[in-house]
Amino acid sequence: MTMRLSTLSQVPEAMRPGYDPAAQGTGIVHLGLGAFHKAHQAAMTDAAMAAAGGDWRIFGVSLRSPRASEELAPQNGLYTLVEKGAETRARVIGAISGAACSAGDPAPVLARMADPAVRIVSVTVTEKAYGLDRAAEGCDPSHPAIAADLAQPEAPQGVIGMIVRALAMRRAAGTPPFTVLCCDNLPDNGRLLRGAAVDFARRTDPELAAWIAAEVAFPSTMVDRITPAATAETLAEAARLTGCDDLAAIETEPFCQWVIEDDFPTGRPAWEAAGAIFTERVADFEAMKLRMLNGTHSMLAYAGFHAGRAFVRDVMADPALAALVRRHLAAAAATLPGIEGIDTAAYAAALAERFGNPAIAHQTFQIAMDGSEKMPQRIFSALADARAREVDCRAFAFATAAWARHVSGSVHDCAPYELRDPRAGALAAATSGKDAAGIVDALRHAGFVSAAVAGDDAFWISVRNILAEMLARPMAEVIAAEAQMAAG
Ligand code: CS2
Repeated sequence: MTMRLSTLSQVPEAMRPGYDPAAQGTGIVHLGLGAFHKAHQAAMTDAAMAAAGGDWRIFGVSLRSPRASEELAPQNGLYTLVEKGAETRARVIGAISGAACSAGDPAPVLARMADPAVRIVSVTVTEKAYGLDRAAEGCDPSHPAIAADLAQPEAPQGVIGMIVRALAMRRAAGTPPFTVLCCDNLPDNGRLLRGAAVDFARRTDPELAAWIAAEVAFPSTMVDRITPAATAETLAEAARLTGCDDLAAIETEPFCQWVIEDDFPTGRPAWEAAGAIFTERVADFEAMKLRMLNGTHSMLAYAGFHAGRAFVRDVMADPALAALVRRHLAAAAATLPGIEGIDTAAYAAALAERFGNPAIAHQTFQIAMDGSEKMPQRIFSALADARAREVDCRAFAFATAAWARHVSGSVHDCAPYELRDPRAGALAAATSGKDAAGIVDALRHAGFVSAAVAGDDAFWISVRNILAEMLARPMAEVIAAEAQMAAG
């Protein structure tokens, strides 16, 4: 019988962190203790401590479900990271010093966040959890977590409410603020989070709002590592590699990238020692990644899921879909400003290779979730620049039609599914029972796109024509015809 992982002495020496975790203090609280954090920021922080030390262990917090903390607590925060590429490698991460769930009783987590030893609060909660009003660069008071926290700012449940409350506690105690590090796939994510936090505070305590605006750093970041949800096979593989049972194991690809704006007034780990890039041009890297990786991901997820392709690697094994992936990558690249030292053609080729990784089972349905929160920065912002640069917009029209096909809930050539989107109800109401013209008209004016994109008649005619095909014929046929057209 194998033993549950709980101390490093149980695992082979080569898989242990290159430092003694118990000798390092906690300097980071992370909100959103999911697979992505464990594969990305925690792994990079682990490598940074191995290279350069520092009291930078992480206290991990889930805002809703206690599952992640319950898995990690009996393991003293240790978990196995399985990297799967041409070879499979396992290493045990020691960066997480403790974990908790804040739902129900946020006080213990707020006390952690107010601790002067904590100098960074990092966040990965997915796009929809913030309650952002992106157009106004503030918070959205109609978002459930924002509404609840504005009504009860001392007992917050949501991420903005937690951050603002903890900052208020630090200010009252005369403790310098922590740096807030947003690690979600949003454009200019630091600025968006700052705008939401300041706006939230303004509604409850204007002096606090002014202090946050003047004193708190919100560096922007671009994060990248393809990390599927862990499965029973992930846990079995971790046990086989380490010799220990590990309920918190995760798997990921070998590639890992982190581009960060260097604005940490109270210090930071030596993430550069782990390969992070510090630059003032994060927004350019972010646009490249959102439009090329994530935009193509969304397109292939909608088209692939409806063509019966369960995983991204299956999409890449289908020559017609793979051709549309390459077309989308090239179209997205053509919308971008250049970044010194970055060759977008090489980046596109590397992305196609990563998507095709046969060892990674990344579900198209998982990527298809929350499209209303993803499409604006992945597809519609690219479209706006495509027009300005006279780039052919067919790839963006195809991606938009595939999304429309998904939100319309039409299942004529795939198994029934439940639309997973924070605006699922509104999307279903806007699209159900309509033909392609009606669906496109509803989506165009539903507030997902800027006025300029909404007014682009030629684009929406193209979306309508592709969607009409997608509603009339099996998706695989539409994809084959589209790939042939793209080739010709
Ligand atoms: C994906 C991302 O689920 C999604 O929407 O596009 O999670 C993607 O895998 C990561 O951003 C890769 O860094």
